[in-house]
Amino acid sequence: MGDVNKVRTACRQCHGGCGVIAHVQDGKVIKVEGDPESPISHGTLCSKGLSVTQLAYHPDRILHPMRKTTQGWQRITWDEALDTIAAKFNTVIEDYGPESIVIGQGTGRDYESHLYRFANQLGTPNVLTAGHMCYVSRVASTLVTLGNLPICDYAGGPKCIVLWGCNPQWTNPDEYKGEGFWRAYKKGAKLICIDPRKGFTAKKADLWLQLRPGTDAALAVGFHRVILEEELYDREFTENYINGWDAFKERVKDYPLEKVQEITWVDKELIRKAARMYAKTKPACIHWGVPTEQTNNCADCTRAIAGLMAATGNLDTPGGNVLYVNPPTRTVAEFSRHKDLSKEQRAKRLGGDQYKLGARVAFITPKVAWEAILTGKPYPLKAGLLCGTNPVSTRANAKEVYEALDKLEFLAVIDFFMTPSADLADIFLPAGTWLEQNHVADNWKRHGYVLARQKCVEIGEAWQDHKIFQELGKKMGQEWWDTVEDGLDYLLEPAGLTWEEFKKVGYLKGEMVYHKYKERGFSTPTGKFELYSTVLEKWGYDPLPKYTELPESPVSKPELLDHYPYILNAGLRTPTFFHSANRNIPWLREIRPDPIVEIHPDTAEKHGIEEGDWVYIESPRGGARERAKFNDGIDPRVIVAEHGWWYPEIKEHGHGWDISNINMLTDNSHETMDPAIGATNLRTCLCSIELVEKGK
Ligand SMILES: Nc1nc2c(c(=O)[nH]1)N[C@H]1C(S)=C(S)[C@@H](COP(=O)(O)OP(=O)(O)OC[C@H]3O[C@@H](n4cnc5c(=O)[nH]c(N)nc54)[C@H](O)[C@@H]3O)O[C@H]1N2
Ligand SMILES: Nc1nc2c(c(=O)[nH]1)N[C@H]1C(S)=C(S)[C@@H](COP(=O)(O)OP(=O)(O)OC[C@H]3O[C@@H](n4cnc5c(=O)[nH]c(N)nc54)[C@H](O)[C@@H]3O)O[C@H]1N2
Ligand code: SF4
Ligand SMILES: [Mo]
Repeated sequence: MGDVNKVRTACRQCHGGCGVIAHVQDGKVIKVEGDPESPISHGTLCSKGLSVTQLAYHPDRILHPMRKTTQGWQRITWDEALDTIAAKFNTVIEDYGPESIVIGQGTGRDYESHLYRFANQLGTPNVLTAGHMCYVSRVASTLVTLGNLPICDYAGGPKCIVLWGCNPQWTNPDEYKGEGFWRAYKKGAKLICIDPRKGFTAKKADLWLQLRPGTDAALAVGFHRVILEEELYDREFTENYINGWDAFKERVKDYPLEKVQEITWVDKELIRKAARMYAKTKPACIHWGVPTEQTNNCADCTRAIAGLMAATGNLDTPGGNVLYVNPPTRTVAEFSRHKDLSKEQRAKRLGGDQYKLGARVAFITPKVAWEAILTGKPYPLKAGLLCGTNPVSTRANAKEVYEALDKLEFLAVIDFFMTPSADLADIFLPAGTWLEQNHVADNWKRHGYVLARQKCVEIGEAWQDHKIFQELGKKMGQEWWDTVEDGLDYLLEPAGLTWEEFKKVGYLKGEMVYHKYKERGFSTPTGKFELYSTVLEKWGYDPLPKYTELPESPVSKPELLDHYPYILNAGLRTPTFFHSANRNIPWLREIRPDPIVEIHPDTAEKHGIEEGDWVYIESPRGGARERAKFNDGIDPRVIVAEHGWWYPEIKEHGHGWDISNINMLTDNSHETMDPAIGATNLRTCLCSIELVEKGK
């Protein structure tokens, strides 16, 4: 046995960022441990990061490119795989135009720079991501409101923290780790938790607001109502830096607290107390999570919550919500060469005329892709390349997703494993895990850091995603570099470092400056924080935030209540899984062997359901089977279910994609989506439950 070589790198098993020391022996990673010197994670790692060796060396992992034939999957070389994709794409471009190729990814995984660079040079505006309902929708809505995404300044010492639909201890989302929240909380910050479910943080909170799922926009406007009535706003900020303060005050008059209580189910005195606590305890920050976006109120909710940060003077101030300064590296946007996409091609973006805020940040909502495939309208999509996404399990209306991907003439998928979506591909390309990558990591985030993710090993013939886009791009005559590392030198150039030098440094941090708006205003058309959005107004949307009733709720669809009496809150994350991933990782599956649906014990009793029983959950669109767990910390009218389930142990085609897939129930019709960005209601619809099998 050779010596153990310790390589310092950065995890990316979720949105990533934790510092890792990988122990490499004889060309194999034998274990990983937390890096105590990491400025992000200070030596901590979660169960997912710690189990990377079970991911990287998994017996089912596919370690060479493959082609689907009539006899099944067949091993091919990288050259054959890339030539096949390039030839197909070229034919589509000749016959239909580059817009008939869709390029897709899932959640943020540090390769959007390369994916977009490929798509832009290809000439297709049709990039399909999770951004319509996750994170990028917050980025887009804050972009038009104040020019950037405000982040909790945990290191700056907030005295009050609002966890607004966010569960950082389990999810470590986007630029945050639960650890940063926890340090600030332990210093004695007050905690307000806005969550339909009484989880770990709700139990710790000074105030817990158990709202009706999906009604956050109304609650945010309710907070404003209190702040206005009691004159708790920051006069200096509202007078000098907000566009449309008076018009907004008028809008808030439409929301007396009685009405907000009726919409949200939160007692009006509790709303008052919480709004007071937030507005009066300085500095205060709001940590908002993805459920605030996964409704038809997506953009309005973000704008109303950002408005709270502004109105209370908690914006870009130490311990508040701040606009971090990134280190001087090239941005994802610069690397992506968005300017290469001609105006003419941009105008062809599917749904671009309808979802203008989504088009502004260069993505499409999935629905328009499925429609173009299934109906050929407004023009057909003929070929696709999906990287690191399993839409059959993770996008709304799974049945339609499955049909569309099945019908697509040509599909290439980049993943580690066969998944329900990869099953539908013609070509499979094997991706390298984060242990097999060199990258300037975290450069898409807004926390002010970039990190060196260093390659520890090579496994089989897998390539890191960045290399796949680069080599396919070169086959199609695009401008790239000889090696991935040359591209990293380009990213790092403004910082005066090469990749080799950056590896030794480990990370870069931007020099933080607070209150930047005092010098240069906000990066919006009026130079102010646009609570009244001139951009949305120009595009024909309501310039002021408001609450629109959910498309399928006891209020909007009372006629459905006979059959579907409960509100489904779909998408409970667990610490061990990441969406549809990790069901095949032994250490992680052992902790959560089955899909869980949480039911209030009173509700369960009504249906003769006992803990551990298998339950069928159904909506007007379809159903899924999950296992009952009692939780008296949810409202008896609400059912909370996990998403992302499929069964890697079912080896046949499809891997049981429709058995426990909660997205069989969710809707994606146009009339139910956010009108500006195309967000789908992944978190709420109406459902029924019934016992299907006694638990064993
Ligand atoms: N009902 C409901 N649905 C939801 C949600 C919800 O709350 N409720 N949440 C939604 C949200 S917020 C999001 S972001 C989406 C996520 O949607 P997706 O991103 O599509 O979901 P994942 O299951 O994380 O990713 C799919 C695949 O990526 C592969 N993968 C992981 N890392 C890499 C890598 O480095 N390279 C490559 N090439 N492949 C990799 C995994 O093996 C996995 O098969 O799901 C959404 N779906
Ligand atoms: N372990 C693990 N980590 C993950 C993921 C994963 O699948 N597994 N997914 C990653 C991705 S892509 C994302 S976007 C992030 C998301 O991470 P977060 O932003 O933390 O979001 P969630 O965990 O989906 O929900 C946060 C909290 O909101 C509550 N909630 C549910 N519905 C509502 C609602 O309508 N309103 C309010 N106010 N609260 C609600 C939930 O009960 C939960 O406690 O997590 C990332 N990290
Ligand atoms: S929180 Fe994310 S980055 Fe950190 S160890 Fe877990 S999976 Fe890795
Ligand atoms: Mo997400």
